[in-house]
Amino acid sequence: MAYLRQPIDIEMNELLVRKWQHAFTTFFDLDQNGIIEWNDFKGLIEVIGEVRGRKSDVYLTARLCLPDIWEKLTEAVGKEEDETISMADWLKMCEASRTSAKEPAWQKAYVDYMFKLLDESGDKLVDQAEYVQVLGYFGVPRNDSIHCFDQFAFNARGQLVNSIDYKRFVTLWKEFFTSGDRRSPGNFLLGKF
Ligand SMILES: [Ca+2]
Repeated sequence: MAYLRQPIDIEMNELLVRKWQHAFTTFFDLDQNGIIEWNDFKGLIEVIGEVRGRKSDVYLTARLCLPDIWEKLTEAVGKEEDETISMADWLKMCEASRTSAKEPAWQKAYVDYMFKLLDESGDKLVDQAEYVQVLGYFGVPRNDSIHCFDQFAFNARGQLVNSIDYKRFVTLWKEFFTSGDRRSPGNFLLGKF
């Protein structure tokens, strides 16, 4: 199978699929009707408006950025903006993104937005309290978030740190979506799965 650029074994595949399914159900299909559609993003904008205030920078950014992210996401799946994304579409796209040399446009935009959303205080760092609070918007239980934060919040020397910066966040995000290694700290970035 020479055309498979990065062949992975069955066990790795299973881990990746579980992570991708978790991202789909927890972070994208917010109304849990089994498909991702614009309505889910609309719901997220509403939640951000309620919890952070309709005059907050992060809410205004959500209104500006999320329609663009939705456009890029549907494009990556090969759909129109008024169509829906099924779990099968999503898994296929995640696998295609993993083996593609170029980072998908929607991922870059989404990860930038997520970091902004997480960094409530605006100091360009995400601490545990901010992480726990924002994952709570997506229904991740507090204890799970506290546990997960300690699994990835450490520095290059392996020492636990109080907060992570954008660069670390991006590395962890990439690990979440592309690593088949059970020991990757990024596996914990989006809560327990
Ligand atoms: Ca949905």
